[in-house]
Amino acid sequence: LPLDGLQGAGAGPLYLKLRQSLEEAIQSGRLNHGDALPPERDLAEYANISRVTVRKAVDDLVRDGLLVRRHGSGTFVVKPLARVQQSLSRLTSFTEDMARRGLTTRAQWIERGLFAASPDEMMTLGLPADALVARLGRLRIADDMPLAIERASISAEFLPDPMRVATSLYAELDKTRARPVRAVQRISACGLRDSDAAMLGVPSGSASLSIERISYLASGRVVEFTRSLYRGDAYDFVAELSLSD
Ligand code: 16G
Repeated sequence: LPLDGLQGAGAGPLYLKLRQSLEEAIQSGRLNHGDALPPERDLAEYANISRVTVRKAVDDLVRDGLLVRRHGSGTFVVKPLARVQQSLSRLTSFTEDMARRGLTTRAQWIERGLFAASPDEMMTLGLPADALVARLGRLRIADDMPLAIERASISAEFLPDPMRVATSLYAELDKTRARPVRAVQRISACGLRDSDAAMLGVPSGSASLSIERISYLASGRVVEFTRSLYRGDAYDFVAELSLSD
């Protein structure tokens, strides 16, 4: 790392200069993705600056997502994500979307079972007060990369045994001919709160896309009400537009 001479190089705070040389080292490939950063103590000694200054520069790069601290093992250069380009015109499932890209889907379950419908669920799914709903809360992971947190509510009528959903909800609904054929989706921006950010492996407050999907059977019955948080640094939603006549 070209850290000697930081003291002399131009004006401005030292930690900014260090941050810049680390950033350049990452961008030029001198520090490769997955590489461990030398210990802060060594960096400080080598560049002849204080550990506080090193810490400040590293903190900045961790906050910006270029470096990640792994407890007990050090600080590493983050592998940049190829962003997922997700079409907004087809009603596909997460599992299908990832399979098309050659990625394997895995879930970390947050919640899976039958529950008494909440007022929100009764209204969205059009259910009576004593109805049951299947709830599937999942951290959705593709090739070991956490991409989204999804919380789906499905009327128990369409999914009486939620434990049967191993990977794909839509594949399970397909078996009972309850796979939705139409959906309405709303996307808005939000910052991730601490617990969600931790699950997605991004810094607290990171940008995310909050998505609500209500999907329907051909008969017009609502099948699914899903609220999701998609990583803002990993997803582009793409829609095709045409001139209406
Ligand atoms: C997508 C849908 C979600 C649906 C899931 C089914 C969005 C924002 N969400 O992730 O509503 O429940 O697919 O996926 O597109 P699965 O069949 O793999 O469980």
